Amino acid sequence: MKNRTGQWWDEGKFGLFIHWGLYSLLGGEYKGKRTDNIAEWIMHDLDIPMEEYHKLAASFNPTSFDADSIVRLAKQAGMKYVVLTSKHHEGFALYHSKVSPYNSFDATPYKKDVVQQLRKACDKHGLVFGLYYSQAQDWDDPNACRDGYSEEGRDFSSYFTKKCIPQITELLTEYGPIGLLWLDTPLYMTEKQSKTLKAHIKSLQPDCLISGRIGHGLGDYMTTGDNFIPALAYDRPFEVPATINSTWGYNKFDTNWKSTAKILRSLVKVVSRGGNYLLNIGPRGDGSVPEESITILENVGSFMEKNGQSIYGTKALPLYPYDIDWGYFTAKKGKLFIHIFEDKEDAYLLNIANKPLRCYRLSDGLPLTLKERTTCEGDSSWLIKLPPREEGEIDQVICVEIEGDVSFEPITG
Ligand code: JFZ
Repeated sequence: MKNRTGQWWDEGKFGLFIHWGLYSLLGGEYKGKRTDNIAEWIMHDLDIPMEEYHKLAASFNPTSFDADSIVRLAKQAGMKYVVLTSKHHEGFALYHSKVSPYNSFDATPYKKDVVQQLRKACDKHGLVFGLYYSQAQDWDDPNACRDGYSEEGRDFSSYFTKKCIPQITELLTEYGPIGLLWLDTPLYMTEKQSKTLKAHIKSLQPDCLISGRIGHGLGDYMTTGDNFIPALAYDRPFEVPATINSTWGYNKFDTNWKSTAKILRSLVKVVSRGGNYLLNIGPRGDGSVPEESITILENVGSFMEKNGQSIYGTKALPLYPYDIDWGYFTAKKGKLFIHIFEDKEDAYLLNIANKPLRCYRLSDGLPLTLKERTTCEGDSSWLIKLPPREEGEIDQVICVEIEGDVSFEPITG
C-alpha cells in the first residue's frame, strides 16, 4: 500500500475472518428445510419473516464462545489480523449498539458485547483487530438493500443515515483503533454515498483501512471475488477472502473441509502474487469452533512457525517465464523462497537472473547444494539437490539468498 498506515496489512499477509451471527444458531436448517447456499444467507434464501427471525435472538446464549481461544488459534496459525462480522446482512449486531436494540447485548439472554471481547483478546495477543460491516444490505431494515433485485419502495438514504452511518460511528469511536473495516456488497450505493462513507470513516479513524467492497473503487485495496485468486501478480494490493469449507456462516451439513494442503497452496499462491489471504471460520451458535477448522488452522500454524519468513513481508514477484507445476516462488529483497509441493529429488530452474549466494532449507537452515550453469542455449540454470521430505510435509521451503531483488530472464531460444 502507498501509505504507511497499511504496513501491518502489507507485511502480515494472513488474517482470520469470523462469520458469526444469529444464522449460526440455525446451522443451515430452518424448520426442517435446508439452505443450499452459504449459510449466513438463510433468512433471505428461505424467506424467513423478520418477526420469526427475531425469535432467534432470544435463544442466542453462546456459552462456549471464548474470544481469547479464538484469537490464540489465529495467532498460532500465523495470522496477523482478525475480522469479525459486527453486523452481517441479517441486521443483527454483535455489540452493544445504542442505534438499534437488535444486538447481542440488548436482544439476547447472553447480554454481552462480542466486539468488545474480541477487541480485548486481539490486544492481549498482539493481533490487529478489524470489523466486517454490511453497509448496504440489512434485511432487518425495510429501507436497506435486500439483494439488489426487489428494492422498490425503499428509501435507502434513510437507512444509510439512520443506521449504517451511526453504527459505523459507534464501532469507530467506542472500541479503540480498528485496523480494517471490511465493507461488503455495495449494491445500489451511489458513488456519492460510498464517498460520504469513506470520508466519514477516515474522519473518525484515518488509519482504518477500507476493503474494496465499499464500492466504486474507493477501497484502500482490492477485494477479489470470494475464493477467487488473481491469475497474475496484480498492480494493486489485494485480498482474497476464503472459506475453509463451502460456507462462511456455520452449516452443520457442510463437511466439505478443504485439506491443509489446499489451504497452504492457496496461501502461498496468493502471497506469491502479492496478495493477502483472509481465511474464514464459522463458529456454531453456541460459540464453539468446529473441530475441523481448528485442526486445519493448527496444521497451517506448524508450517508458519518454521516457514513464516517466506510469507511475511514478501512482495509480488515479476512474472516467471515458465509454468512450474510443482510449486511457487515468494520473495523479498535478498531472498528467493522456493515452495515445493511435490516429493522431488531436485529442483531444476531456468532463467533466474540473480547470482545465488547461499541455499538452505528454511525450516532449519540445512545447507543445500545449488549448481549454477548456463544451458547450451545460453540461459542460466540452477540445480538444487533437495533433502528428503519430513513426515507429512506439504510445502518444503528452500531459501536462496541472492543479491538484490529477484529478476527473471526472458527465454532466449
Ligand atoms: C459476500 C456476502 O454476501 C457473504 O455472505 C460473505 O460475507 C462474503 C464474504 O461476502 O458475498 C460475496 C460478495 C462478493 C462476491 C462473492 C460473494 N464476489 O464479488 O464474487
